[in-house]
Amino acid sequence: MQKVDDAQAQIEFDRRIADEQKIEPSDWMPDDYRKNLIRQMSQHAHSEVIGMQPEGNWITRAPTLRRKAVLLSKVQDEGGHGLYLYSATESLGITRSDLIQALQTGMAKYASIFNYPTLTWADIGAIGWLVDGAAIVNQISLQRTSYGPYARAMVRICKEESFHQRQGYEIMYQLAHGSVEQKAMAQDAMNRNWWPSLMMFGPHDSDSAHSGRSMQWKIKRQSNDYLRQKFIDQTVPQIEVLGLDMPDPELKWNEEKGHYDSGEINWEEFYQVINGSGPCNYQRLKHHKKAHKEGEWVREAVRAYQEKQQAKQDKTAA
Ligand code: FAQ
Repeated sequence: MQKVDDAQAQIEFDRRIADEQKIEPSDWMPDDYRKNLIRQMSQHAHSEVIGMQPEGNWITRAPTLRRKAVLLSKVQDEGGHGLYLYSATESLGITRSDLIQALQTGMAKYASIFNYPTLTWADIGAIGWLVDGAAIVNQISLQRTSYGPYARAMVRICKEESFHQRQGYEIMYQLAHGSVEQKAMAQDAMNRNWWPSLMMFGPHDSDSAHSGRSMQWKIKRQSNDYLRQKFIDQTVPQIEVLGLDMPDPELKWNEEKGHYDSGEINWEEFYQVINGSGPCNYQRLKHHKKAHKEGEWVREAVRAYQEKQQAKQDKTAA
């Protein structure tokens, strides 16, 4: 009987996916769909939270009060994005503490870009412009993902990311039009962040383990290479406006294709970074563990409050 029910539920699920209807937490879904969503969404949440560290590094050293206030609020936004995404992931039947444990034990990944250091103030401009810019290209596509809570989180997150992207570009613009030293700092930060930003879109489609099924289930709507190309095409004209040299000498407009050609990513570096051996992997996880431990008293207080409220309710009901 169970098998018949599941077969019927699978037909209904496939129909809803084909009809562009959202799958909601209480709906039946195949186990592999659920697992794949938990994997991608939790890694997305971890990226937002770990992504607070490289920029947080500059809050105390921002050059003006205005820049400090903007950066502080951006970093808080990223924390908020992590929280929406953890909540959305929990709706798939996994606990927050299991997700955090997977991150801290290295079972779950987070975006490779956050394993690079922020060496100068210009990195804050480059992150806002390039990293948030790449994240937006990916996340606009994910607004149409098939899982309702993920799609809705993306709509809100994209609004905030577009403010982040503009503040990053504004920093870059001012530096690129400032003193010789400032322009050199902007050029250096762009050069260092360019390739890791392209890596954010993941391996080539032909090497992407999850893309086939994720596209079939409409978890992913556009492929890694398609989105990477879109990002390159929209970003090159912005580099021209900044008046900086191209970070890749092979970036050239291809009239026939209607896209920019570009050089090859260093995939060996990419795999090293996603497998734990990037410049800052150790430091990022160490800091996360420390902060998580220091926050234990807050979680304990929340638990105690919830238990007290529950006891009150039980007493009233009795
Ligand atoms: N870094 O088969 P695929 C942000 C892993 S948010 C690390 O192609 P998939 C906001 C992948 O997980 C940035 N790992 O995988 C912000 C898989 O490993 P697994 C985060 C990567 O899932 C801005 C394996 O390689 N955004 O920046 C990376 O189909 C500024 C095979 O790859 C998202 O997470 C990578 N770059 O496609 C915050 C968006 N690429 O799980 C602060 C949602 C691949 O088998 C400051 N995620 N891997 O162990 C996605 O769209 C997808 O998961 C992809 C990868 C496109 C990232």
